[in-house]
Amino acid sequence: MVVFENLTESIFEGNESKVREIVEQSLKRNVSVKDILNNGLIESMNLIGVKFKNGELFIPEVLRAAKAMKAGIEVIRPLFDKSGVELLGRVVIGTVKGDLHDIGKNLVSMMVEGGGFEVIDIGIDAPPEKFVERIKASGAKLCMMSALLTTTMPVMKTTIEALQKAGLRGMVKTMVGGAPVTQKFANDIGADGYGSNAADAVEVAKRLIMD
Ligand code: B1M
Repeated sequence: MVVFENLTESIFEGNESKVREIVEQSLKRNVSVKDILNNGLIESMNLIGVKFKNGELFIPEVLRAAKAMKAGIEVIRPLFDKSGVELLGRVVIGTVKGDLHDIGKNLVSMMVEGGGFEVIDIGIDAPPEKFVERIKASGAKLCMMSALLTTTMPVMKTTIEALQKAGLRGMVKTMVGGAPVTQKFANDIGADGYGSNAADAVEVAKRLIMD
């Protein structure tokens, strides 16, 4: 569909106002919200993810594109309920307590949203209790933790233990990532998944939610 080609192009360019305009025009032309979301916005972000993984796009470009995609989502978000749009699931994401790095976390957050999830971003320096509280309140199915410091990595384990203590461990999967985090570390602390980068995080999140 031509309209989605334009949308994809504008997302790649990071042109937020153009994305907003195309989404608004599509709605006026009675293109369904589901179509705009799945075949327009999410499909474009899938393409971005592939290019990022292949080294054809770099972090600043992906961040710009993700922000543009988000601008499009904001236009249709109020229509989700009425249009029967079902997102893949709700996730809570945050950078763990003691850690103020959020560039990677924000990128993952936006890519995961672009992948079709509802994302509750609890920001930086998030203590285990905050993860527990927001997961309990929202019924999120995935807890996504980011850490950039070797000194804050252990908080990921503490957070998993806090989820266990709160009786949520059977209901929520856990996923970790960040520059110093490895698959081995994820296994050692009992996390269900590990994402090495933002594109990978989307794939792992989908796998975990569908398990
Ligand atoms: Co900081 N810092 N920093 N820093 N900083 C590092 C991490 C460091 C490696 C630099 C260094 O010494 N070479 C080092 C850590 C050393 C260590 O722990 N062994 C370090 C340090 C020491 C510090 C301070 C202690 C410095 C000081 O004050 N003395 C301090 C700590 C503050 C705190 O957090 N309490 C500090 C502060 C800062 C700034 C505030 C200045 C700034 C952060 C700004 C911000 O985030 N808003 C900053 C920055 C920018 C960096 C570096 C240079 C870049 C980090 C970054 O944004 N990368 C970093 C060096 C480096 O990593 N090369 C460094 C880009 C980002 C897109 O990548 O976050 O890895 P990343 O995310 C990737 C993947 O990891 C993955 O996907 C992303 C996209 O592909 N990913 C996930 C991330 N989270 C994921 C979650 C997932 C899945 C994938 O699932 C849940």
